[in-house]
Amino acid sequence: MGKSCSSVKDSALFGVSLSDYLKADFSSSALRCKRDFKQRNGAVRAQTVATDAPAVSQSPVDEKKTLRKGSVVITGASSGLGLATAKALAESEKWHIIMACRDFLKAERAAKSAGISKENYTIMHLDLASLDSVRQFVDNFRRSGRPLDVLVCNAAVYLPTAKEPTFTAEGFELSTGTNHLGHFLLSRLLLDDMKKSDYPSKRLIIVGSITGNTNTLAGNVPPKANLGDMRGLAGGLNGLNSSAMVDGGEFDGAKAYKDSKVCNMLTMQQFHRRYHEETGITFASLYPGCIATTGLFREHIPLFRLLFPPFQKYITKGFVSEDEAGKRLAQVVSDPSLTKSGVYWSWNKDSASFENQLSQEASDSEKARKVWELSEKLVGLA
Ligand code: LMG
Ligand code: NDP
Ligand code: PMR
Repeated sequence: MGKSCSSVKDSALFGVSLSDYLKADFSSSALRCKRDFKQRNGAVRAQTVATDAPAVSQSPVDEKKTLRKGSVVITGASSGLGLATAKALAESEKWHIIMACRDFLKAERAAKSAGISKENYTIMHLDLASLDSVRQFVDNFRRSGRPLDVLVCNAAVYLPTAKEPTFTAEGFELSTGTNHLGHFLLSRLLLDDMKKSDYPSKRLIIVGSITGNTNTLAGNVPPKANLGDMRGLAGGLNGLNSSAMVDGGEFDGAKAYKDSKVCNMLTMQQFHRRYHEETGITFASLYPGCIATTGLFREHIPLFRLLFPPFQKYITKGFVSEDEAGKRLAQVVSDPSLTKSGVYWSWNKDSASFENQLSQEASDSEKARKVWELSEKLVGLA
């Protein structure tokens, strides 16, 4: 229970937990965070050897001074949150970023225009809508000889205006196939690589969202996330002999996205339960704030794209800039104080991080187990 009872006990607006909503005033006045981040980065710069060379074990003596650069894979680093996170981490001079992207040229241009210097990043091809591509990426990554210290599952697609489902190479509905199943296979395979890393704080981060959490106002805007009994997932989301939707219902692109985010948040917790003690890896998810200007809304109607940013800025006050959101995710990657595992991070109005509560469904351990088991069958791991 514990985690999941807030939507029941609080007085509610549209069935929404007001206390959760008020506690998490997601405004963009981010002064404290910015200051902290700068100070930390300043300190870090002085401690870091400026090299992107692969792992060398460090003697424990004077570890701070000689700590090698961390090696972080970020999926979907060619725009939005992923790019802003890559930029924030590169600026710290503490990380080498492997930008795992489906469009090499776009990623190269993005890295350049964000001012990320060459020695701080490598682009590697990854199309999450193809499991072959995921496996190929893992092979290529291993061949590169780099260690894997942190993996950030960030890429996503959102298809709110689609009338009919579209599909991944293996025939899974595209949003759940990309956002959840592609990342599921990627993170399962790369777990072994993370286990081998000698980095002091290894982390696997899966980006979640408020809109998948029905214990919030935003999560109650229809269509709401709901995995149901997962009969569609069990059937392979192929839209032929099974529904394209996890719950087995009619296709709805906005719901498919929100469901995929619930799968992301459940997967993070299942990783935590299965592997945290054994591996010491920190598993985490987060809601970075409403980054209303990113490419995520590229498929939405132009009027929405025009009105959504001011709506979030002035009415909900949930808006955050890409830069600010990137700093938040960079904290989850790198901040020494955010090592707790199994946590869904959010930020309050001063941009200080706090452990947020997931909705009942997004913290249901039975559902997490079921998502895990059905997903491993679909991606060929079981
Ligand atoms: C679906 O629509 C789409 O069909 C689907 O494609 C996908 O996008 C999906 O969740 C994503 O949404 C949901 C639809 C139904 O909601 C709307 O489309 C609502 C209207 C559009 C608003 C979108 C925001 C974009 C910017 C508009 C801003 C304009 C300015 C606002 C007013 C300005 C005034 C100065 O949703 C509903 O049925 C709505 C019911 C939602 C229930 C829960 C929330 C209720 C909130 C009530 C009040 C909150 C205060 C906010 C407004 C204050 C205004 C003063
Ligand atoms: P963007 O569209 O800007 O970024 C998404 C990234 O995912 C892009 O780099 C895109 O690549 C990549 N991508 C999409 N499909 C694939 C694929 N098949 N293979 C590899 N990469 C792919 O959106 P955001 O930055 O907003 O989204 C980033 C994350 O943040 C998502 O997980 C989203 O759910 C989450 N989020 C976003 C919020 C927001 O308000 N924007 C709020 C809460 C969470 P390409 O550049 O080639 O298109
Ligand atoms: Mg939402 C009250 C706060 C709040 C927050 C933080 C968000 C975030 N939204 C809020 C409220 C509302 N939204 C309200 C009251 C409405 C009805 C007017 C509303 C509508 C709305 C739409 C139509 N909102 C949306 C959409 C989208 O298409 C976006 C979406 O659902 O993408 C899946 C979206 C979002 N609102 C958010 C956030 C973070 C999103 C998009 C990104 C995401 O969850 O990943």
